[in-house]
Amino acid sequence: MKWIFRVLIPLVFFLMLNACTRKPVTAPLPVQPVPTLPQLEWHSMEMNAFVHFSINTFTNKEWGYGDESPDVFNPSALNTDQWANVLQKTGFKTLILTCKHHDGFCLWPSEHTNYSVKFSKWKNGTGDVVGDVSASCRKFGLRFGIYVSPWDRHHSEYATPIYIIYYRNQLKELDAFYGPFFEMWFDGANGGDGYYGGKRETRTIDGSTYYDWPGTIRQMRIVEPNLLFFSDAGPGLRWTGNEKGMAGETNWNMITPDTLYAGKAGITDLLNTGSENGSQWIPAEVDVSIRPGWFYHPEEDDKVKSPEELFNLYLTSVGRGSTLLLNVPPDRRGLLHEKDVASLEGFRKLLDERLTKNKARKARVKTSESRDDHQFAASNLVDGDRFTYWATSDDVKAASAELEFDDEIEARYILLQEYIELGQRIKSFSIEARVNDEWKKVAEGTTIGFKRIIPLTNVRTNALRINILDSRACLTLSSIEVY
Ligand code: FUL
Repeated sequence: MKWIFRVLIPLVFFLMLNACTRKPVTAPLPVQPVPTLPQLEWHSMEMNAFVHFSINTFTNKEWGYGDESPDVFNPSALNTDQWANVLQKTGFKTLILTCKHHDGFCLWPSEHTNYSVKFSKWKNGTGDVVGDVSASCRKFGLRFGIYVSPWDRHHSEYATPIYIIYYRNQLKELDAFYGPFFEMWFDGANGGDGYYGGKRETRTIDGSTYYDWPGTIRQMRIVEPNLLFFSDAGPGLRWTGNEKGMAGETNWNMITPDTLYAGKAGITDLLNTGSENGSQWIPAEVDVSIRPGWFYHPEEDDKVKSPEELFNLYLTSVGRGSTLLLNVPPDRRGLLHEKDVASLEGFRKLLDERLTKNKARKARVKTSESRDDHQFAASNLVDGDRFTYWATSDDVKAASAELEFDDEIEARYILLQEYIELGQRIKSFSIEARVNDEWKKVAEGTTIGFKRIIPLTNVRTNALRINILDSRACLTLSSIEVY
């Protein structure tokens, strides 16, 4: 009985005292700005499809002048289910359609113009591409987004205030009939020569004021509060500054949009990298075409990007903390061309072969510092759950995580993720591999963000070390994956 008094009671007392005096570990405070919920969803979509299809598909042009007859638009076998099926199977989560390109031709029977499918020979004017695409997206589980060119080379009132009323009416009409949309894509190409109701002249606008974007966005937000607006300046998503599929090696999701507007000259570098101290969360979206042109041209059938090229684009977009907006333009039949479909399927295969068997799941992991050993422990890094994360103490802005494997592995890709719900933090990192008992640097980089994929060459090792060298605040890293 004595042992109860000597051992058990003191032990229980000690444990209770310990529990009462232990400082509760709180989560790190967010570092502003942080993403909104629709932006977070957008980050996790990763791959979105762009579809350029219109008059240009039939005239073999990239920019229609605005004087082409509506009859030119006449797909022989349009099947939007084929588009959505292929895109969904190969991993795309959304589809953004050029409902109206710069030539002003509308792919839906708009009541605000007679320059639309309603006035074409196609299906005797009863066809509706936007309606078909919206139904196919629903059927195949893709979210739907729209591109409606602000620049309109057909409209007689373009460059006057009357056109802005027309433009806004069209956005409202599209939303009423085919919404809800997840994204509206506002192109930066603006002003120049065109048909303009027969005047055939050059019209310039002041891109910083003409469209009154805040007014348009306010109007759309009333009906669709979660809509993401893409333009050079956001406010939802920004352009990445090039059409080559390259997000910045350094890619901050933040930017200060004060003086930015769509089409402003000299801002491409800033758009590409964003800024560490940017005032708003406006991540870069990487738009690029599977072919040299945005629209289908038969002479480009042999220039469709290969699966390997698409995989590289995935690395320079998704792998740099952005999303890929890949354009796949239907042909004159109204189908995704066999060559494009084959490339997309090959790309899917490469993604599955190269980025699905995560070797880090079996690794033992330890970190140089940790906020605590439970909620923010090192093990969160390899549990396959993006929503758990390893965090360091408030004042620790540099720390490392070591992964130890039972056997030697080949590491070709390291994938890192920050818990961006609390803001983007990491400024620089390096990766080391232990080879013959010596640590050797195999890669280095700057930002991480939602996802960073670092390709490695010839790395065989039984241990890896990720060193976070500098950060805006304490670390909140959610995943380390190794392929
Ligand atoms: C550009 C346009 O001028 C191209 O035709 C294409 O639509 C591309 C996505 O954006 O600004």
